[in-house]
Amino acid sequence: MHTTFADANATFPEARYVVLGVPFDRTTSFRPGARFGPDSIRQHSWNFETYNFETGLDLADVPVHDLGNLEEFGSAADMVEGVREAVKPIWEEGKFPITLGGDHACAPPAVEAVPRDASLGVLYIDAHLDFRDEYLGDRRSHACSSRRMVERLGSKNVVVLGVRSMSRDEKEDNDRIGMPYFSADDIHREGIVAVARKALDRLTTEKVYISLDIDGVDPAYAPGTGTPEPFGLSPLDVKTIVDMASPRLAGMDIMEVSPPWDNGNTSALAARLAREAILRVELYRRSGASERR
Ligand SMILES: [Mn+2]
Repeated sequence: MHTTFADANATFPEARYVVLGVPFDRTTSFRPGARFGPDSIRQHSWNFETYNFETGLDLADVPVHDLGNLEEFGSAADMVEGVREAVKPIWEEGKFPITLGGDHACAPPAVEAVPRDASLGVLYIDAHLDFRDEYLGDRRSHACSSRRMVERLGSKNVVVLGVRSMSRDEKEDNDRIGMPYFSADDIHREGIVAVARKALDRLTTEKVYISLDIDGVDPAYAPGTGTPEPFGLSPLDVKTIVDMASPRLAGMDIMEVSPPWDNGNTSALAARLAREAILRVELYRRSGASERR
């Protein structure tokens, strides 16, 4: 049993990329299990070659640190405090946080921990709009996560990709508040490159953060999740978003991987996408950041 993400050989001070796990799924509304996501993603991360032929980089040469899992929290409010405290020093030291959930409630505090003067926008990949003001009496439910990010960053600085489900109230609230979104159908019809380009252009911030709810991917590819929703993105769609965002990418989370419902493919995909973000950002950094895609 591996207890760290693959090839995370660096100490915290040395690292440019910092992985942490949040084994929390108490706001899950349908089928639980995402608390086991971080360890399963870590386990599957060891299945891949350290060398990546597309970037020419070897992950063993990239300074990655794994902080391990945060403690178990009794309430969403406690979890929010814990994640903020854990991620804050990662942002403050200019490192790249990679937070592994846990349900999607674990993502907003990672974003909220960014310094106030940071120019950060979010690509929010999800089957669901997650734009409820509260759900089952909890404003920190995973059904409210894009809304909490909008409250922190502004409605124009969160763009949702791959959505195919929202309540009438969420639709009407967002018609008023104006968070941009591109549906899974938009991506199917227009192509991922065109839509990802539009989404990145909508974000006028210097830096971009990706919040990936694995249920944004079609359940045929990613069955191990709490709230599966048909008509989803392909794994390569998400890889393309990561690759295209990489010149501005400053952090990422991967949420809602639920091993009890998985055949292994969902954890493998999550691990591969975390690696993709690290390698693409590192490639851009090493290339001298001379040209923007
Ligand atoms: Mn979500």
